[in-house]
Amino acid sequence: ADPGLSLVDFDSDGVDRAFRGDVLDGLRQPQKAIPARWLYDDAGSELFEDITRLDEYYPTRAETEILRQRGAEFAQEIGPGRAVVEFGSGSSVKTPLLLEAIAPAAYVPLDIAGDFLRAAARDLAAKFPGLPVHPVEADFMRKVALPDAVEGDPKLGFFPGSTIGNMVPRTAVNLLRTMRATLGPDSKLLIGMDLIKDPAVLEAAYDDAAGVTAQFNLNLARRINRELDGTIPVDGLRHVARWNDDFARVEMHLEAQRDLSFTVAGESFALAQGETIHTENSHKFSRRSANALLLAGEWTPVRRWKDSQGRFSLILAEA
Ligand code: AVI
Repeated sequence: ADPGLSLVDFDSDGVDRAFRGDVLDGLRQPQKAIPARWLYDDAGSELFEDITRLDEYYPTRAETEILRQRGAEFAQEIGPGRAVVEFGSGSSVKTPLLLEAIAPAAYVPLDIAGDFLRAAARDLAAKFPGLPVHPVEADFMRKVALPDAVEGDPKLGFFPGSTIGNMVPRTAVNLLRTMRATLGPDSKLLIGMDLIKDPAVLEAAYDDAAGVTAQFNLNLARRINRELDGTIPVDGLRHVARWNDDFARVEMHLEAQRDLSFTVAGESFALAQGETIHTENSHKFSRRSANALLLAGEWTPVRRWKDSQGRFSLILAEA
């Protein structure tokens, strides 16, 4: 067992404490900021599912197109007999496309949210009757001890969605190194990375006309009010998505439309009109910046696929 893999953080008390700590720390900063992972409570996770079906939000469709069309090339590059270790619970669309393409030895989804994990594992096992499925409830930001049953198999890490882009480079590099430690020598990694493009297209993807992404962002303020006894006037906040060219990322903020004051867990805060709470980064990559990030994370990129419109990339890398 790995000493870093403590279950203490996963109990609901631990999660509540961590949420409270992150929110209070974040609101005390000159540029208020709350880590994006707190966007995903049950309501936020459902809103994110809705986002993936929006016209403006191209990444899910673009990545799925690659997985659908390039199966034969994945099979050739990756080869059969690998245990596929997915970082996150897996999507009902993308994961089966990969598994159909490459004839894996086993499937090991890793996720901190046990309920989602078990549901996804059950669905998958039903679709692939002969495939051993071993869900592991764990925080993949730390090294995970994989099940004994896959010890002898070479591994393929799968990290789709450009979720790596939600981390600042320092965190992303740490995660890539941790993945390498989790997967072991001889492993490969198939990772989705969204590409830099026209800022108008990027901003629309994060500020859709139907306002679903706005609700996804505002839900964080509602969650704070609900879970941390907050009094944030949600109607005084506006969703903003803006391209930050220096850091090649779309940023989501909640902007005060008037001077606001409120309390969270008994502590007082104020936002002047126009001031924001920074709630998410979604980094976009060039071929070179993607390769540089992977190399810094101790992975060697060996092959890259893009969708037909050149919007999104899936990169295969070797340990
Ligand atoms: C999960 N992640 C890759 C999404 C993204 O595109 O950065 C989260 C998201 N935020 C707003 N829309 C989608």
